[in-house]
Amino acid sequence: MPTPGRSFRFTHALLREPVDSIVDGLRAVDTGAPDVALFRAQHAAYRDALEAAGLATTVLGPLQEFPDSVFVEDAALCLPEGAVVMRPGAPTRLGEAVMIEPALREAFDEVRHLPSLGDHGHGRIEGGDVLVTDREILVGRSARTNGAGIEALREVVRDWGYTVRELATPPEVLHFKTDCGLLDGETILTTRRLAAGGHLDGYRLIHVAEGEEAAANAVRVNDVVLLPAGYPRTAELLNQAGYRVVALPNSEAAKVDGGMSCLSLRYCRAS
Ligand code: CIR
Repeated sequence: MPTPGRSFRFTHALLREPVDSIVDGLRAVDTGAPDVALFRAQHAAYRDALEAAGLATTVLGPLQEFPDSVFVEDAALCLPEGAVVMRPGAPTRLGEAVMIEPALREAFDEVRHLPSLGDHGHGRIEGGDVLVTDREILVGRSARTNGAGIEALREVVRDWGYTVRELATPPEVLHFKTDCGLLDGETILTTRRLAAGGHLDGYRLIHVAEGEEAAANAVRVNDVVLLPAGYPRTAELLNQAGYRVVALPNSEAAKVDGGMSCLSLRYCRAS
């Protein structure tokens, strides 16, 4: 099993350059197309924040044919033992998993695929539904991730010593992690609607401030918590709880349902 604290200690991150076609990115509600120049500027600031947190970053080349490809987190799961190529549930994003594999092979000694045998053939799973804590891997069923995908992940990480626990994502929420983020190995920032089922009981929970649900997709990176800017009450709650918050402008990714975690794949490597 991973040693305590490994779930938020990272040395490296993979990102992908945003593309002009991001204006065609998937979104639940149309609040207008992202401004591509501003998206690029916010993406650069996000990368700078990862580097300031001590990570070496690699920005992969643009994939114009995949509007959502900047959201690399959905295409793979990075664990200390190796990487797992995901199988996105959004048909337009399936190819992103194929395209990220070469970069995973550069970064990891071992890259695994989800098994496609038997009942798992139709498994679908996106990284945005996967939260790795110090004690287990939580996966939320969602419109993008089904039970067969979760079962396939369970099989593929079993011999690495992980327990995979299947939870539900509220139907109005895109990904499980849209509504939560790991603050440390034992503490989860969450919305009330996600925690309502009691599935996160046993963890220390910090609830985002009312009306600031979009702040829940925070990401702990070494000594800081990256939080979307514009949620001052949640930032204050985290400060009071002893976390060092870095607030980052995220208006353009938010227009296509992107938050803090989905813009990178963070991982730990010795060299
Ligand atoms: C999508 O709907 O797939 C993208 N527009 C946003 C993906 C965000 N991913 C994430 O939060 N893990």
